[in-house]
Amino acid sequence: MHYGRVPTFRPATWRLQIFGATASGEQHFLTWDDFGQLPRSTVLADFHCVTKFSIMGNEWTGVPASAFLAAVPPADGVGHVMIWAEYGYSANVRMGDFDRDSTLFATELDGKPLSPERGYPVRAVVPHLYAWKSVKWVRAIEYLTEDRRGFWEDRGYHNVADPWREQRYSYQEDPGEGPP
Ligand SMILES: Nc1nc2c(c(=O)[nH]1)N[C@H]1C(S)=C(S)[C@@H](COP(=O)(O)O)O[C@H]1N2
Ligand SMILES: [Mo]
Repeated sequence: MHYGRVPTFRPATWRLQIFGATASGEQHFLTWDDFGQLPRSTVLADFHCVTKFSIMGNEWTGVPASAFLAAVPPADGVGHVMIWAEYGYSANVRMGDFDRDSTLFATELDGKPLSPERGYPVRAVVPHLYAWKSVKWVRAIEYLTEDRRGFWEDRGYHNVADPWREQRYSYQEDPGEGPP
């Protein structure tokens, strides 16, 4: 399920941009080769779409989000991260959700490269939040000192998106409106 068409991957020109409030004040670009040099890990995770289906027990392999924080440290005061895809899709996550062992930039699912529809070559996997935060076809990571809403967060979905608290819709962010 996604918005827009499935992009074509061109390894020679592909870049992953890390920008916004970096500690150095500069933006960084990783080539596909640079990305391949980063540490890798595997996470076994369930996946919860907001429309209620769940996909259980996927094994995702890729670069943990913490590897980007180490390679390109954020400035002091960065509390959120915007994950950007092709075609302007985006999702914001709190730094505490980004900087978790289970948050990955995955290149493989169950031991095989991702299919184009599932986000090839790289997709975010934030398994403890609703799946719209798991951005496919990632192209950029933006460090934010002030939170900003991403694509679905701007269209009525919840800013945090914890499935255990059923945080689906933005009206739930107001005190007293259903699950907190
Ligand atoms: N780039 C991009 N990533 C995206 C989306 C999208 O529209 N564009 N849809 C999100 C939503 S709503 C869901 S449920 C999951 C679906 O992931 P899947 O196709 O691997 O099941 O991708 C998420 N990541
Ligand atoms: Mo979704």
